[in-house]
Amino acid sequence: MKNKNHLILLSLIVSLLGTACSSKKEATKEEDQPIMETVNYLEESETAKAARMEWWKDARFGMFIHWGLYAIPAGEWNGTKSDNIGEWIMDHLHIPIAEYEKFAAEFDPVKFNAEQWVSIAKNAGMKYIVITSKHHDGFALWDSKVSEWDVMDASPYKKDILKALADACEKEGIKLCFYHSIMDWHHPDAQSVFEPNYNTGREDSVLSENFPRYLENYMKPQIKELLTNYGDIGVIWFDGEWVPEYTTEMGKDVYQYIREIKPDVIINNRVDKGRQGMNGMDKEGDFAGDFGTPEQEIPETGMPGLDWESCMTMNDTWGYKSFDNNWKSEETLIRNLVDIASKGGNFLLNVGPTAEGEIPAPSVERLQAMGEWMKVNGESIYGTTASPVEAPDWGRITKKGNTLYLHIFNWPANGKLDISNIGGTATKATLMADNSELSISDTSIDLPATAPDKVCSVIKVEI
Ligand code: JFZ
Repeated sequence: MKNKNHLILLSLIVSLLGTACSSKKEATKEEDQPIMETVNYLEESETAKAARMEWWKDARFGMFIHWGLYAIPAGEWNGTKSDNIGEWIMDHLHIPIAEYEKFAAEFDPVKFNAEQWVSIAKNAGMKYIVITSKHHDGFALWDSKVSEWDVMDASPYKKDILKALADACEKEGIKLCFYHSIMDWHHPDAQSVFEPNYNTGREDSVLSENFPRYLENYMKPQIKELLTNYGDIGVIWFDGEWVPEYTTEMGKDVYQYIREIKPDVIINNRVDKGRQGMNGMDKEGDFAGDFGTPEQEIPETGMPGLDWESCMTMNDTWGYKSFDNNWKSEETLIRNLVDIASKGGNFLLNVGPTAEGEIPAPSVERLQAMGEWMKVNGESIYGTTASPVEAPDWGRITKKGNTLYLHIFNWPANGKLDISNIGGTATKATLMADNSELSISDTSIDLPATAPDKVCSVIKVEI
């Protein structure tokens, strides 16, 4: 077995180095660029990793979908309303497993329409979808052969939700990705002391000794199902890695296992224990996973030198809660997207569909507004890199080669946009809203009296 693994790893390294070698040939052609340091313990070169990450970095904007049995209680159980995130209701309201399992018999999302969900994401300007294949409650939204705790066996719906989504994504050219929780509150071998420890009946200090068996005989086979039966999966987005039973070594084994199944798949930093500050560096400083995952926040200075994605809710919960109506405004959502892109990150914006299978109307409305803005200004987000300078008072800057995109939040009252510190000398300025050329003086651009977009108007500047 060990030799087999070495062979597989060797073949993986050869294939990765093959990429590096081909780029080495290119490098030789284009002058002798040094082959960069390897970026992970699979000896992947920086060039090979950059090629693997390219679609994801260009995409910049994705839809997060938190959907599962927790949408049935929708934040309330036994007359008690949870004041926490909806998908944690089993833990926060201490619902025993046997009680929680009853939700499965009620799960019949007759209004679920995968094509509709994918077109909502596509029309918003989103390029990828990350859906909870299995959240902490362990319930699988696909027809898993290693479990009866799934939509096919345990619910009256009996359709493979992830297959429907995979087909719709394939048809619309949207990359399908899977969130997958390492922590599992349902599988007997995975019961962690961390939570919901009221389910285990064990003393807090007693770790689940069968956790390795859960990992080998259940979690990894389920991951393999997801990677081999649902098309060209872009990302495995792990979570729940904080349980004490899960170790860095397990994380590195899972990362290697996945890359051997699908070498081009991208894996987030939560595959390992190492997300101090969500930045992905593990304790030994050996970066596990491919990108950092700041949650409900936008790092002040981004994460220089790292690929990263900020994930956020539109209200205050990931999983649907019937009484959470604290929706962020369209202005906040659009400016968050711009702010994140100006710092070199991706924006993964969440929707929490109802038990019937509908994305809540307030989410749809906000996504439509974001789509309208992206139709006019998407070029200033897709495929851009971080601003070369600190954010100006009037807004944010993104960059693409010799082009800067000036995102104006605060339209100058004097009609002159200060460009004295934008990271280059402007030779041409175009207002993206109507493609009109604007006149440039040495340190400013003359603006029309009113902003074409009160949330964020964009000027394309050649430098
Ligand atoms: C995790 C999940 O628990 C949550 O339900 C949701 O899926 C989110 C995207 O990811 O949320 C966490 C997990 C751990 C911490 C914070 C949020 N933490 O350790 O601070």
